[in-house]
Amino acid sequence: MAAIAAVAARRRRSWLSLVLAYLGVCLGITLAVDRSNFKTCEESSFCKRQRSIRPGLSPYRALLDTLQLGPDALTVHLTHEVTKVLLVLELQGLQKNMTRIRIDELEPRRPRYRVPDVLVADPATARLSISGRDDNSVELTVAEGPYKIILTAKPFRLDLLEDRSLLLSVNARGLMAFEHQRAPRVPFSDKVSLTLGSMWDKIKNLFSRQEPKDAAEGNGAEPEARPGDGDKAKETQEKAEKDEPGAWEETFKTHSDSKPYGPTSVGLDFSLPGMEHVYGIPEHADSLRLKVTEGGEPYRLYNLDVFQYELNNPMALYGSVPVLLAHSFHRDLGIFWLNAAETWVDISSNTAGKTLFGKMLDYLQGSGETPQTDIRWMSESGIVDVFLMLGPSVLDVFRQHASLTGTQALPPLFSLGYHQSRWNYRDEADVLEVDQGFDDHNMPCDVIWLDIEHADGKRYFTWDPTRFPQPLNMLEHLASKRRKLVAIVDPHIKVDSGYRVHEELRNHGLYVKTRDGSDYEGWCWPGSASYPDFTNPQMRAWWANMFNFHNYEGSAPNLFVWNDMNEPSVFNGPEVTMLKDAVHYGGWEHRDIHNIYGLYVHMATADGLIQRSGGIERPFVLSRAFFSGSQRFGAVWTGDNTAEWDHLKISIPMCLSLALVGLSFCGADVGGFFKNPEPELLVRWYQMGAYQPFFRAHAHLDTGRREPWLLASQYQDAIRDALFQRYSLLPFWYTLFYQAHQEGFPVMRPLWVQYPEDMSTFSMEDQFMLGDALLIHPVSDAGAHGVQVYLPGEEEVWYDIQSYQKHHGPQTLYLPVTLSSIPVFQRGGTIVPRWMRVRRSSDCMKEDPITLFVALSAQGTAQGELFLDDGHTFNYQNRHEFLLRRFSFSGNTLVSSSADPKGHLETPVWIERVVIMGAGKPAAVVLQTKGSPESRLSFQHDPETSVLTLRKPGVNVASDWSIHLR
Ligand code: MIG
Repeated sequence: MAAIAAVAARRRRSWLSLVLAYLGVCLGITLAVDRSNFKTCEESSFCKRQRSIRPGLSPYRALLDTLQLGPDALTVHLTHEVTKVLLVLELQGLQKNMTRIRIDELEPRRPRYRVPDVLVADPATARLSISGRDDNSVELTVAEGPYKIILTAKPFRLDLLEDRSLLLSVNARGLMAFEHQRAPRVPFSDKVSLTLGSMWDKIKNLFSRQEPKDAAEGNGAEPEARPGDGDKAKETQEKAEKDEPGAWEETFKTHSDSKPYGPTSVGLDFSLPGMEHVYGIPEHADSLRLKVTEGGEPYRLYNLDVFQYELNNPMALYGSVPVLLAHSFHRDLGIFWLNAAETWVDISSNTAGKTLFGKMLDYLQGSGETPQTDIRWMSESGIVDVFLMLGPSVLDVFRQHASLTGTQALPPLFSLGYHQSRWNYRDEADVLEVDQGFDDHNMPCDVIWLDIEHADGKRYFTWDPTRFPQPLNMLEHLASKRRKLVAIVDPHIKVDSGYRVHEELRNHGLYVKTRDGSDYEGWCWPGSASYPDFTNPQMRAWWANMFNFHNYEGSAPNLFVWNDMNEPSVFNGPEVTMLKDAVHYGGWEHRDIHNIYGLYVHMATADGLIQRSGGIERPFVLSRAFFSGSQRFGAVWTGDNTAEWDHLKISIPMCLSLALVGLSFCGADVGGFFKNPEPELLVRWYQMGAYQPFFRAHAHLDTGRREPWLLASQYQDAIRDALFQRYSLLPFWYTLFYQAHQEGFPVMRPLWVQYPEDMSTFSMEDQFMLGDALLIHPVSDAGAHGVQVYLPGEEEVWYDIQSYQKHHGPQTLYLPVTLSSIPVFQRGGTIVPRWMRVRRSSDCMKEDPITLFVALSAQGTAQGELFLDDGHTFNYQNRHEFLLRRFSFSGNTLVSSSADPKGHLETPVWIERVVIMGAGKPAAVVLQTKGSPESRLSFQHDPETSVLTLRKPGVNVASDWSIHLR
C-alpha cells in the first residue's frame, strides 16, 4: 500500500509541476483568463493591417475584357490600382439559392491553401448567364434562381438582388484586401513605413475625381492619416510592398513566427441591407445575438485552449465555425467563409446605439435610413472562398448549409442518455462504485468517463498498470449493466522510445514537422510530446487503425472515445498552441490549417470506431476543437467552464450558436468544470443539462466529488427527477436527432427560428426550443422563486408539461418555481413520444412501450413523428431497418402512418397510452387497425385540466391504426 502511495505521490508531483507551469500563478487565486496570453487584433499583425483599412473606395477593379463565362462559373481578373497584381475572381451560381465566390492570385508564387474535406461534395452549380452589360458593369442571371448578380468593375463590387431589392453587397465598403505573395524581403528598413491603410490614401488620390456610386456606401469614414503619406502617391509597387510591420516576421511574447512566405492575408466585406440581427460564428462565450465590434475587438476564430475563459467577450475559444446567419422579419441569409486560418470578424451596424424608441421614431417619420449590418472577414492566409446562402427562410439557410457541409451524425441512442465524468475516476474500483451508486440511488446513467489519469503516464491507448490493471473486466462489468465507458485519447504523443505509438509515428514520418524538417515537439501532459499530422490521410488511416480491438489493448465494443486538447493545445507554444510556421502534409504551414486540425482528429477517431466494428456500429466521439463539418463526426462541448451561475446561463447561447451553424450535439460540463458548485447550482445545472443535447457532468481534478447521491436528499431528489425527465423524453430526442441528421435542422433552437416575425424573440437566450415542440425556460438564478417565461405566437397555445395547465400566446407568464421545477411547455399542435418507465440505462428502455403526448392546437389539431431503429448500427441506412412514424390528430381522430415507407423494423415496441391535452370528454373512444374489428378503448377525462388519457391502445408501433373520439 505504502509503495503504491509513494508511486502515486511521485506521479502526482511530476504532473503537478506541469500543471503549475501551465497554470502559472492563476491556480486557486483568481478565476479569470490571463488575457495577455492571447493576441488582440492589434497584436496579430495581419488583423492590424487589415483593420487599418477604413471604408472607402476599393482599390480593386474588375477587368471586364478578361471576363469568361463557362458552364459552371464566371471568371474575371481583378487588379489592384497600386500594385497592379492580378487576382482571379470565380463566381458560381449554386443550386438551392446560393452563390459561391472565390478569389485567388492569378499567378501565385506558391499555391494558396484551399480547405479540403469540409464540403461533402462539389456543390451543384446553376447556370449563369449575362442579362445586361454596360461599360462598368455586368448583370448576371442565375438559372432557376430568383436573384441576379451585378458585377461592378470600378471600384469592384458585387450586388445580389432579388426582384428590385438589394439582398447583399460584396466589397461595397471597399474593405477587400488581398495580400499577394511577394519575393522574400531584405531586412526591415524604417525609412518607408507603408501599411495597407496608408496605401488607401494613395488609392484615394488615384480615384479622387470619382464619386462614390451610391451615397449609402462609404459611411463617410476617412482612412487614418499616416506620417509620410500624401505626397508619395507615386510609390512604386516595389516600395509599396516593403516594410509592413510584422509582415515577414512577428513575435508574440517570447514566440517568434518566421513567416517564410511573408504576408498572405485576405479580407472582404459584406453589407446586409435590412438586417439588424446576426448570429453564429462560434465559438465564443458571448450572447446569442452577435454584438457590434466597432471600437472594440473583432470576434476571433482561432482554436485555442483558453484557461478559465471569461464570459461576454469575443475572444477565441476551442472551436471555430466561420458561418454567420442574418435574420430579419422577412428574410434570412447566411455567409460561410471557408478558410481554416486565423480569422477575425468585424460587425458594424448603422443602427447600433439607437434605442428601439429612436428607431420607431425614425420609422414613423420616415426619416431613418434602412438598417444595415456590415460584416468584415479577415483571414491570415488561404484564399477567399465564400458561400452566400440566400434563404429566404432560416429553414432554407439550414438546408443550404447542410447541403454544403453535411448534417449531424445520428448519435447512438446511449449517447443521448446521461454521462457521468470527472477528472478523474481513480481506479477500477472507483468506476465500479460509481456505477453501483446509480443503481443504489435509482438514477439512470449510460456512460462513465475516464480522463487522462487512466492511461499509463499519459500514453494514450494504454492503461495505468496499477490503477487500471484489468480494463476488460471493468468494461465487461459495465456491459452487464448495459452501460458504456468513454476513455480520453488526446492527440499529443509522448516522446518516448518505449511507446509504440510514438515509435511508429516517428518512423513513418507522420508527425507535424518544424520549419527545418525535424519532428515538432511541444510540451503537454506527458511532458515532451509530438503531434500527429492529422491533415495527412495516411496519418488518419493509421490512427483509425489504432482503435481496432487488437491494437487498442483493453478496449471493447462498449468503450467509446473522447478527443481533448485538439486545438491543438501546446503548453509552451504561442497562445498555448502550435507554431504557425510548423509544417504539415503537402508542405502547408500550420498557419493555413490551424482551425481544421481538431476536425481531422475527430474524423480519424470516429472512423476508427466505425472500422473496429467492420463498418457496422455508429461511433460516439466527443471533441473539444471543431470546425465547419465537425457535426458529421459526433459531439462537442464547451470546454472548461466554471461552477458559477453566469456560466450556467451562457451554456444556452453557446449551444444555440453552435446549433445554428450545424453542430447540434452540444453540451456544457454539468456542474461547471472549475470550482465547487453549491448544491442549488448543481441541481439547476442538472435541470439545464437534462434539456440540452449532450448531457454530461464533469469536474476538474481539484474539485470535490459530486456524484448526485453525495448531496442532501432534497437535492438528490431534484436531480433524480431531472434525470427521469431526460430519460422519459429519449424517444423525442432520438427523433429530433434523426430529423437533424436527415434535414439539417437544429435540435436545440432559438425561439426566433420558430417565430421569425416576433421581434421580442430575436435576442432571447434564457429560453429555447427543442424541435418545434418543447419550450424550455431553465431556472438559472440563485434563490429563484419564479421565472418570467415568454410564450410566443398569436393563436398559439402552450401546455405546462407538469401541470397540464394551458396558456395562450403571446404572453409573458410569471411562473413560481421550487427547487424541483423545470419550466417546460409543449406547444399546442405537437405530439411528443415518451418512455414512461425509467430504467438503469437507455439500452434497458429501448424496447419499452411508448406513450404519446398529444397537445392540441387552438384548432384541435396536432402532429409529431417517432424514429426507431436498433439504436446503434448503420442498418437504418444500409438496410433500411428503421421506422419513421407520423402521428396526426385532426377531426377528433388520431392517425398513425408511416412517414417513410422505405423503412421497416421488427419491433416489440407498442403504444401503451395516449395523453391528449386540450380535449373535451368523448362519449366513446374507438380503435381501428387493419384487419381487426373496431375495439373500444377505456379512457379517463379530467375536466379541470382537459386532459384525456386513453389506456392501452396496445397496438404495435410499426402498425397503421387510428383512434376516433366519438
Ligand atoms: O488541460 O484532461 O477540457 O475536460 O478534464 C486540461 C484533463 C486538460 C481539459 C478538458 C477537461 C479535461 C482536462 N483537459
